[in-house]
Amino acid sequence: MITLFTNGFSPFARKVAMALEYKGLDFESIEGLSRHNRERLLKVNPRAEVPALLDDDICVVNSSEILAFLEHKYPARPIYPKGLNACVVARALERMADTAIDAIILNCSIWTWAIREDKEPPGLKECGQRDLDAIFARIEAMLGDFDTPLPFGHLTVAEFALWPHLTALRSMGLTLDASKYPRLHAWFIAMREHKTCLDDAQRTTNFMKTLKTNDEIERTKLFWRGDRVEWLLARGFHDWFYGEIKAGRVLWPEY
Ligand SMILES: N[C@@H](CCC(=O)N[C@@H](CS)C(=O)NCC(=O)O)C(=O)O
Repeated sequence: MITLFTNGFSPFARKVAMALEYKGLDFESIEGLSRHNRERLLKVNPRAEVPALLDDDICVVNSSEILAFLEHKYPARPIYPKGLNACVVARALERMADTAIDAIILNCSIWTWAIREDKEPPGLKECGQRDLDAIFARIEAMLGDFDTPLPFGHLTVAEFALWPHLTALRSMGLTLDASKYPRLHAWFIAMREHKTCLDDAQRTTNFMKTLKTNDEIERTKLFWRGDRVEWLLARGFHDWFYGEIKAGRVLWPEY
């Protein structure tokens, strides 16, 4: 029996749900960021983060480790490319999505879903777009070694990690410019042909429709961890962040 502590908005939880579905594995979903499920989540992940996965008596946390676990235990429909070089590239893309891209998009998204009275700090979005463009250019170069729009021939950890972020761009006023990054754009279009991706998009749309009336999910205090704080500080938004800490609007991971 597989149980996933998930959240309809978390790119990391969505990544794991997509991998489970792609592999055709049945699982039970628990909304891990609901207030009434917090104690249950803490029992499986002391950091109080989703995703966390229970497979009978095995507990795995952290999305990339969960995907690696799933591949070991359920190898039938692979989510890593076959060749060693391709596998290294797919893991690197997964890491880029999980660290830098997630940090930029989360920071630029806050004013679209959180309960806020302020406006986003001046220059935040421009800075986010500039850094995303630099990352997209690196991905574009990496894709030059592959000759199909879906570089590894099937969905992999790279797609599961990137898809939630690429689908979020437009609603945040950010762009993936097809004329500058044609291979990355073609890859995104190719992802859209897969049921696993489309089902994820539909679930997320449904979740977002109910978010503003869902008191179970915290939207006033924001959860902060390493990569997301790093990007803010590295890009000079420390005064805004310090204001958040002083105003008591910050939640940290548990230890
Ligand atoms: N490195 C972790 C990151 C997980 C993470 O950041 N989860 C966020 C949601 S996107 C979370 O659970 N935050 C707790 C909260 O919002 O209370 C992974 O890859 O699974």
